[in-house]
Amino acid sequence: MSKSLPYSMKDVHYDNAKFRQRSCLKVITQNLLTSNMKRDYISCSTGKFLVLLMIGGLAYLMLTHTSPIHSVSGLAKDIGTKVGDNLMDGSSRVGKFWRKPPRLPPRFSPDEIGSNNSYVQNAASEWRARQQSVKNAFIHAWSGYKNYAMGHDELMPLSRRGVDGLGGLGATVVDALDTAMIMGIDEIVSEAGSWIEMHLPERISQKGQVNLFETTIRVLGGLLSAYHLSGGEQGKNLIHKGPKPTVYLTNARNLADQLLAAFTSSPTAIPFSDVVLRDRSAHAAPDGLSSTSEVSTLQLELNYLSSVTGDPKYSKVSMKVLEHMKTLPKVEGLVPIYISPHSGEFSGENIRLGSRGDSYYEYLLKVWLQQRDNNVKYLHDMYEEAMKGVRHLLVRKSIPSGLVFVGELPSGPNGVFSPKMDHLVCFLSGTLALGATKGITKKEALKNNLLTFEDLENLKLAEDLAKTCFEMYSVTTTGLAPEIAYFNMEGHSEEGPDGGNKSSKYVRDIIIKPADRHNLLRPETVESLFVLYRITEDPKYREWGWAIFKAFEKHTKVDSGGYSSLDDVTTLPPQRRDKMETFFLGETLKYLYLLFGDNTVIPLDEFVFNTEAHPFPIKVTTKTE
Ligand code: DMJ
Repeated sequence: MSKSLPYSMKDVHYDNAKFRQRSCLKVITQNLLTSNMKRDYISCSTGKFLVLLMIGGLAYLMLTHTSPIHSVSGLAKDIGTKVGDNLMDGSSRVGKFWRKPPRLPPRFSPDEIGSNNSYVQNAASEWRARQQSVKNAFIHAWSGYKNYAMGHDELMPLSRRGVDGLGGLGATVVDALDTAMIMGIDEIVSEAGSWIEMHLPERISQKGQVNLFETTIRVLGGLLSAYHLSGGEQGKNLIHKGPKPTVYLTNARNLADQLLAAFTSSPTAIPFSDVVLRDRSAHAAPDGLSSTSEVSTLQLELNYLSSVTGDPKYSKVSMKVLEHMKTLPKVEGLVPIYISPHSGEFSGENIRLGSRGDSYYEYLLKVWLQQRDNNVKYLHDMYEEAMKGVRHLLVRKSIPSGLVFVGELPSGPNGVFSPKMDHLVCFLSGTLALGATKGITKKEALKNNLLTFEDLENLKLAEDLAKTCFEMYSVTTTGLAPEIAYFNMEGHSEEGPDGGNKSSKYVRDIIIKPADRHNLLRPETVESLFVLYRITEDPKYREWGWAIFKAFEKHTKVDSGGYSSLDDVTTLPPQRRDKMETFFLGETLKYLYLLFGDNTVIPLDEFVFNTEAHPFPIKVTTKTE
């Protein structure tokens, strides 16, 4: 933990200084206009001239005395005005000067400074308490899993048993482990770590068919971050419980060696979707196709494994996928959601950032961030082109209240636009913000003139989209988002019911179709709130996260342990669905915990989160064999 001032306190100092400066000018001017002198001067023309001269002088001072931020483009100012007075441009200051009564700058006595600090401290302790609630939720989720489903992939919290929907590698154990490490829950780290040490090696060699993507992001990713966080590769060593870091790394390596069959069996650079662990064979999905997002969401994990083992083979095969994708034709950087491992070509024209498309875009950015020094500029180019394509072809505004959303092109760029947005698309807000500042705060990036026009456009879209994703929760009766939402837009009204919360301003903008009303405890919105909070430092993202967490607590907590998915977020009480997805522990609760905590924990300019929220360090101590 850093010993430096909490950033919120730094903000208070910064804001006060600026506020004082602006307010002094306002106070002087106001006094002139309200004193007797004013009446006398206005009664004669010389007086009028003098008053005008003074006002002109003051206005000139205010316009010319700008912060470094004002040297950035006009768009920066535009974004700045939304964030707060710090970033106000000169003209709006003059406007406020005439409209608002002056306020004296606060002058604190030593006692008052103490109480001001205690205000900040109270707020901080409130967030610590909220963070503790998330930790308690994690303990409750784990206890349900441990009591009724230990060693199975997932918990069925209502029937109190386990289910192996992900191939039987104990996916919840591995997905949850680094969250327990980050939260500092020694007992769970021990339980999960011991299970991995005792049971996972056999499962890796004996189990049957697993999906390459799911196993890579959840199990391989979980093992690798546990390796780092437990002190491997001189990592964080957040915790001293559980097995040695090498246990995690050995399992990761053995698993990856099996998974490589998906690459080596394929006639092209595009891997098959499934692997049979016990005989190291691989095959395509029944329709012969792989999902675009799946084949392009393996690289962070395999690159990191190559770095820490010193064996380049994992990185090589996985990076070939992206190198190959670079050569394929695209629509303004956007790609269809299917690709054939047989031909290496995209299949169909369906373009979307929801299921099967999502993390292709996420990994273009994140693999570039991870590998920045290694000739991968092409990934950033692909990312930027794609985001431009998103803004041009997929972004629209809803009616009547103007939510910005990202729709789909099910028949390609010449087909009809669909105003459908999966909850999965909500990852995009966080990715856009991360891509804009590369993990540092917006304030710092603006101060150092680091943001390009593209970055600013992307940051603006990130903030708009986060709002939409939050409103997808707020418009429902339960306060939880549906799996899919449709938006009314100019010239197109969608058929279907609303979310049920009639007091929401956006209830007429969003349509939720009966088949899409379920909630699987997904993380994408809270993931983006976490990233946006770290980057913009705007406390509203924390408040939104807290509202979402409270709704999860209210409607999905199961008394006997665990949390359930829901069949319908628009009715009360909501019908429950008998499944606790692994990502609730691996992602949703982790991001909420980090959102409410200290921003020096897993800093975004030093770590990159895989798509399942497993953090890997960007700078790696490479092992050479
Ligand atoms: C997770 O497994 C990952 O975040 C993936 O990229 C998308 N779907 C789920 C969570 O919703």
